[in-house]
Amino acid sequence: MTPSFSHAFIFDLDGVITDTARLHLAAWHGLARRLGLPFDPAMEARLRGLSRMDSLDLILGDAASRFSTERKQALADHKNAAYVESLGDMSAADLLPGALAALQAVRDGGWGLALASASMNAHTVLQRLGIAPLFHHVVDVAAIARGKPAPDIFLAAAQALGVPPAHCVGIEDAAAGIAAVRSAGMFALGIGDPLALPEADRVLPGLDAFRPTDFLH
Ligand code: B16
Ligand code: MG
Repeated sequence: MTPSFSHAFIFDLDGVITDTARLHLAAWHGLARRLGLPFDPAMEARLRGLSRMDSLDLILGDAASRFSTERKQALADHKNAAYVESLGDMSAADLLPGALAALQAVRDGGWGLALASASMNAHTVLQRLGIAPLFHHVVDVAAIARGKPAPDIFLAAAQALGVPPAHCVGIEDAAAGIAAVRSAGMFALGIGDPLALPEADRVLPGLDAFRPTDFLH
């Protein structure tokens, strides 16, 4: 049976709950260096939230057509191996400030709680952080046709929770993620720098300032 809640909070993972965004960027930076491709600071903001293959295409840029599908897959696998290794001995100590309290407050309030991460490694990261049991639903990104900024992953979360998008809040650190939340018809709560997330309905510096009741509408 589809569970049903009056409202739902749908969280991104990397960059919102834990700082793995930094590790993804470091792994991509390493790959770009190895390929002799430029990697300017502006690239970092554009990469956030994109799927693995969309990220690779962005890094390869005009050179993308010179790489076969097999070679691109090998490069993506190489980046992923470096990323997974960098997770090291990740634990609950790697939760960002306020993250656990924010998730717990949503559960305690009786609202739906879902994860909408573009990462194929999301289950591993949730387990390591010790927060997997808190979520009513974790979207299986492998079953999602279009990555962020398409709304698909957020719409899948809302549907699984049985909550109309207009009663959902999507919480994201990336411009691509905020675009996905907005096009899903949800309230877009940005985490980070307001200048980097101009499309968000509201931006908080971190989850330590998050109170679910501020966003019920
Ligand atoms: P993987 P999120 C995203 O996670 C990351 O922000 C992005 O940098 C990464 O490329 C993407 O997941 C795919 O991750 O290579 O592990 O499948 O922010 O949507 O939680
Ligand atoms: Mg993110």
